[in-house]
Amino acid sequence: MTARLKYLSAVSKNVRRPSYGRNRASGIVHIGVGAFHKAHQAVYTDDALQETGGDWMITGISLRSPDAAQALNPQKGLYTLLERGPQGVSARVIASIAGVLVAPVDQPHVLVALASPHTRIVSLTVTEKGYGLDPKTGGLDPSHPAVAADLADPDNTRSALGFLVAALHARQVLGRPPFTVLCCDNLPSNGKVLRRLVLEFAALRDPEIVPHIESAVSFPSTMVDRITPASTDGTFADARVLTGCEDRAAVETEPFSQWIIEDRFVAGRPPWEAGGAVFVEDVTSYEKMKLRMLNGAHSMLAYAGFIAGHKYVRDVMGDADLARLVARHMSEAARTLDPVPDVDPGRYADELRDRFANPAIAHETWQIAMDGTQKLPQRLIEPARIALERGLPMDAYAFAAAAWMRYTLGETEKGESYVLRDPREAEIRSALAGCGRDPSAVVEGLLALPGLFPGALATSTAWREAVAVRLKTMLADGMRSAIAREAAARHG
Ligand code: CS2
Repeated sequence: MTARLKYLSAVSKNVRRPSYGRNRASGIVHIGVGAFHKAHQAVYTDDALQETGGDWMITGISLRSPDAAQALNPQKGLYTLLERGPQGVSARVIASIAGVLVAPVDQPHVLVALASPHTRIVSLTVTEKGYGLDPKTGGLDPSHPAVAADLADPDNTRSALGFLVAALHARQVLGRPPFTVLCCDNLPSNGKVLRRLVLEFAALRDPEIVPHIESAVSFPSTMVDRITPASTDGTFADARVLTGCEDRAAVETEPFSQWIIEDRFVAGRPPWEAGGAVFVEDVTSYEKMKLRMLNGAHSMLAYAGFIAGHKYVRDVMGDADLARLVARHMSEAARTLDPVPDVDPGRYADELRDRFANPAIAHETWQIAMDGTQKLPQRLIEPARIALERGLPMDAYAFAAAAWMRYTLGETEKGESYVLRDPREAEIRSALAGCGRDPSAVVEGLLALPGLFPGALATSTAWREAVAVRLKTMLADGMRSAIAREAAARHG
C-alpha cells in the first residue's frame, strides 16, 4: 500500500473524523478546490453531512492545475484540516469531497457532473480575477483570456462562466431543473455580480438560454471568512505528526470561521447551520464590513508590511506602529459602513486584530499582496471614494494606496526584485515606464489605469496629493520611516 492510500485506514484513532457513510450522491459541484474551499465550505458540508446526512457530497473541479486532484484523489477526497490557534494545533479529517476533476484534461466528465440530476448547487471559489469582471462597468470583460477563448471556441469550454452556461443549457435540453449558483469569493454582492456576468456571457454565446437563467436560476450572495494560508511543508509535517500518516492534501487554518448566506436556493441546500453558517435575507452589509475592515486592512498591511520586511501578518501585528495603522484603518473603514445587524464594529475590529495576531498562523504578506488590481476596488477604493464624498478623513486609504503603489515598483528596499502576480502586471509596467522613482509621476501613472480609480478620486487634487506625499516618504526615507511617521501623525 502506498503512503497515500494508507491515509484511508491509518489516521490515528485519536483524530476527530466523521462517521457518515460517503456512498451518497454529489449534490454540490464546486469550481476551484483550493485551500480556502477545503477550510471553509467543505467543512460546513462535512458538519451538515454528519448531522443529517443527505446527498450533499462535493465533486470538485479545478479549472487549471491538476494539483488538487493529484493530492486528493488517491485519498478518495479525504484530507486533514489543521486548526491553529494560540492554544495549539488540532487535526480533524474532512470527508465531504468525493473527488476532483481537472477541467483541461477531463472536460466531458466536468460537464457530466454539472449536468447530473443529482447536482443542485454549483459553488465557486475562483478568486476575484477568475470571473472575467470588468471593473470599469461591473459587467463582463469579453477580453478576459478564458472568457475570450470560450467565446471564440464554444466547443472547448475552459472558463467558470463557460461551464456554468454550458451546464445550464444542457440541463434545460435534458429537462433537468437548474441549480443554484453560489459565489464564495470576496466580491461585494458576489451573487448579483455573478448573475450579471453569467447573463452577459450567455447573451454572447447562447442567447436562447438567457430567459431561463433569468427566471429559474438563483444566485444568493454570501460573505465568507476564514484566514487560510497556503499549505507549506510545515502543514504537511504537522499533519503527519498529528494523524500518523502522510497527507499532501492537508490544509491549515485559524479556529475562526464565518459564513453568512442569502437563503435563496432553487433546488434545496445542505443544513450548513450545522457548521455555524447563518442565513439572512440580505448579506450586503456583512460583505461590505468584511471587505473593507478585514480585507482592506489586510491589503494595506500586506503592501506596507512586505516592503518593511515583514514576512507574515503576525509579524506586522508585532510592529507597534504598523499595528496602530491596522487599527486606524479598521476604524476609518467602519465609518463608511451602514449599520450591520447585531454587529458592534469596535468589537469586530478587536476580534480581527486578535485573529491577525494569531502567532500560530504563518500568513504571508506576499500572498495577500497578489492581484492588487482585482482586490483594491472593493477593499480600498470604494471606501476611499465614500470618504471623499462624505468629507471623512482620507489618510488611511491614501496611505494604503501609496503602499500599493510602492509595491508595484517590484523591488524591495534591498534592491531585490519580485513578481507582482497581478493580471494587469503588464499594464502596470507600461503605466510606470519612464516614471522612475518620481512619486508624483508614479501616482499619476497608476491613477490613470483604466477603470481602477473612479473619476472622483483620480481627479481629486486632495486625494492625489495625499497619496503622493506618502509615496514620497516611502521612497525617500523607506517604508519603516513612512509607517512611523504615519502612526505618529495620527496618534502622537
Ligand atoms: C486575504 C483573504 O489573501 C487575501 O487577499 O485578504 O484571503 C483573507 O485572508 C480572507 O478573505 C479571510 O476570510
